[in-house]
Amino acid sequence: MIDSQTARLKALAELETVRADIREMTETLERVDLWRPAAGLKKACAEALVMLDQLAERFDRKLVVTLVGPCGSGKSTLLSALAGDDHLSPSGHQRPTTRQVVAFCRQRSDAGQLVEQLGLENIRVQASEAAEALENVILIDTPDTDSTQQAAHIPIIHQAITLSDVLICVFDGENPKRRDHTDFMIPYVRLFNGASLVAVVNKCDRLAEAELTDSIMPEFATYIHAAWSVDPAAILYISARSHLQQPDWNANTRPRHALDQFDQLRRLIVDTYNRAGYSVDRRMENARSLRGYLQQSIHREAEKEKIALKAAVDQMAAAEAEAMQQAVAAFGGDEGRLASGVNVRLYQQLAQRWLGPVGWLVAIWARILVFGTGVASLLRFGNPVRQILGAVATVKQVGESKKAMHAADRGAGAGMALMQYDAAMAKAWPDIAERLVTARFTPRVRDDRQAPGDGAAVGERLAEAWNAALEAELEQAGRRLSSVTVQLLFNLPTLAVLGYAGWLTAMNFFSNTILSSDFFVHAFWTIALVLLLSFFLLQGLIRLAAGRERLVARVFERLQTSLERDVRLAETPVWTQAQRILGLAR
Ligand SMILES: Nc1nc2c(ncn2[C@@H]2O[C@H](COP(=O)(O)OP(=O)(O)OP(=O)(O)O)[C@@H](O)[C@H]2O)c(=O)[nH]1
Ligand SMILES: [Mg+2]
Repeated sequence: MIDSQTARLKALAELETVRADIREMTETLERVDLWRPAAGLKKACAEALVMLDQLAERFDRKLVVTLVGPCGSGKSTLLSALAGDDHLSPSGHQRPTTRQVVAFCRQRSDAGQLVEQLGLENIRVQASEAAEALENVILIDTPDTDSTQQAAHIPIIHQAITLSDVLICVFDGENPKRRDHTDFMIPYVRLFNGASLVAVVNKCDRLAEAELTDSIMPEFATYIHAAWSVDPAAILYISARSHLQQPDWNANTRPRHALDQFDQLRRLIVDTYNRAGYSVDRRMENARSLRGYLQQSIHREAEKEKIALKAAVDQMAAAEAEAMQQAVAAFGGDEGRLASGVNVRLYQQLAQRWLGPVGWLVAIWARILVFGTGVASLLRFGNPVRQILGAVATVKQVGESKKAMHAADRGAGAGMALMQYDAAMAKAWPDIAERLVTARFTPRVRDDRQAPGDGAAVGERLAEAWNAALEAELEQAGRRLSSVTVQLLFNLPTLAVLGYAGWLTAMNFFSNTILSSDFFVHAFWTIALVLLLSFFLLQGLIRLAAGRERLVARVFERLQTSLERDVRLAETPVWTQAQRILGLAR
């Protein structure tokens, strides 16, 4: 008792995990909504969840064993034979005979969930003490899947199947390999674990004995395996009618032989399915199979697109890189003006780092440069974003691109770069979009607003990256050109002359010799000349180590590498969804 209770609780916990897993799949599918197969897969997940909800609801209830099959295959006869009551589910000559679900159980209440879900008008409950052998099972007969009433029947059958734990698929022995029935069953058998499926070939009494065992059954088994791709719990041949209380054979319908596996089927139901506690195992197996099936479907669908998607993603990345290149090139604009700006910034860096007489000259020179080029242009040179604003204004006058105007209106700057980027991307997009559509993305992706990196964001990003690269490059050059050794080396001549003149002045002063003013004038010029000479040499060194063009080139290089590492594509839905689908295919 305790054991069965623990097993039950454990199973309930696992069932909860399975449901959570399926909910997670649904969420994943919601996040790839541009991919058309996602909708169908999501629907399958939703249906599975409904099934599992119902399963959880009847967890402590009896196992539901359902007979399904085409018109006249003998479902009702089989139910009556199994129930031991010939009139339980009427069978007859007028097709279809069964128009509603018939549930055979011990107590009416056993079929509570079925009545509730199917509606009173669609089910007839046959509660009978004759069902004593079926203490833990409800047997269900369903209408056919293929008569003229099919349209009305299918929703009922669908409902009944989703409320079932075991399916017994009844085939007509005289034509067991009917494609329409097998095909009809395919989506349903996938919802069940193989051990919850039984395939039955009925009316075997109409077939020649040798043919039945030697060719029909082996062929049927192969056929079922291929069509359903599962291993059913059993594949049996029976003669349901022979097991009615009164088969009422007439002269021309008499059985051709007495061979059948009805008892085996009966034992499967009465001994195995009817076993106390069996329903928990069966239901858990079904739940796991359902989850496995969904996982597999998602994986399979994603796998189909792997090659096309991979190509689209690669093409997107390449187009993006190309577009970025062009944007950066446009960003660079007038490199000459840019170079002088960068030069001023470099001297400012050095001015902050240098000490000593040469340091003073560096500071003065930095100032002179600022005034020489003008403060306003300094700001402009330092930051190409502003420089580009001018270009945007021109574009605005031409008014040929709405986008550029938009960017200009927003004052985000970098409009030229942005335009280049967008133009390059728009050119590459139709190709990429076609690939995506081949990979079953919605045709909406053809709209080039779906292309990655749209909007002023690219321009802003570029400006930010540019500033960071410039700062880093200036800092590096500044530090290299301001090392203690360099500072000492260039300051030393001036300091030496200064020291010597100072020493002479002091020595003479203390020995009461007053030096002539000519001496000081001479000393001053010597110091000034040495200082200037040192500074010129330093400038030569600066030019050599960090010439303006070279520096600008290095900043661009750094900008490129920083942009390469930067995955801007990550922000666009098409890109992220394509990546997610590739993830699902793994
Ligand atoms: N020879 C033979 N006839 C059978 C057997 N089982 C059923 N029949 C006959 O096949 C006919 C159809 O049987 P039903 O049980 O009504 O078939 P069904 O699948 O319930 O049909 P619908 O309810 O219309 O879908 C009846 O005339 C039965 O007597 C069998 O094992 N052997
Ligand atoms: Mg029937």
